[in-house]
Amino acid sequence: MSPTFSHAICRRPGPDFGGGLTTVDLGVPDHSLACEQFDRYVAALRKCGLEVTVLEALEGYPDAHFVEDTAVITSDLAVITNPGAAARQGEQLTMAETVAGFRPLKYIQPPGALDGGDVLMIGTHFLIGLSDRTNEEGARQLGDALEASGHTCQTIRVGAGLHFKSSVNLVGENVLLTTEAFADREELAGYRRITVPAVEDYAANTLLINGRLITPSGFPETRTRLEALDLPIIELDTSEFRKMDGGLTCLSLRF
Ligand code: CIR
Repeated sequence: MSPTFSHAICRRPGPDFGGGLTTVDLGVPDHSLACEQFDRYVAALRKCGLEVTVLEALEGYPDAHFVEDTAVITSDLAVITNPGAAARQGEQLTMAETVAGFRPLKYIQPPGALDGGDVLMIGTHFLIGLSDRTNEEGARQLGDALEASGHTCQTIRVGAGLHFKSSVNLVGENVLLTTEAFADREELAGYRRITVPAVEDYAANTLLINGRLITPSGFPETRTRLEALDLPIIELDTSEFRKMDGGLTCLSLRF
């Protein structure tokens, strides 16, 4: 089922955001350019019909604008995560204060670890990636919380990329956009799959919101493949977030 959302929560990148975690070597990010890219991102979410809550930067947490990792929000519940990276511990508690205004809360408890970037919602079904950030116990706790409110879940090993959604995202009714590494995964066999070429791996992190696709700019072959879906496409430059291993999904919580 294609997702319909009414709200999003985002957080401005702080001046220290170049001090966040990264595994790529793409140079030092520019804060003022990141802020411009962030503003365009928020405008795109609004264009998709979302009411967007924009939080101020969180001092001392240079990755805190990657809000997606701090919560998993369904139609009737929010699960506050326990981020898998020590440097990000604490972001989730600040996010809980905001999310509490929208949904009843549950919490992932240690030793469970979970990042929202590993959780893909497909209607009432959830794919939960097991990654360097999300462990079996975190996935189990999330699964219990989701199943208690009528959802279904399945775990999937993330062998490549930071998070599951670095590599796999929903782009249409039962349609996934995947990197080549995930194209033939048995767990995804029930979905139609569109694969991004290896040189465009980053573009697998594309968002579907209320019948529109938001995709990173600079990935022409992925764009051509997405055009087959016949949905309006918004391209956004995410160069500064990419330098910090971030992309389009990470920058918001959508619900
Ligand atoms: C991190 O390593 O946690 C951040 N620099 C990037 C987080 C990206 N989040 C996401 O893909 N959901």
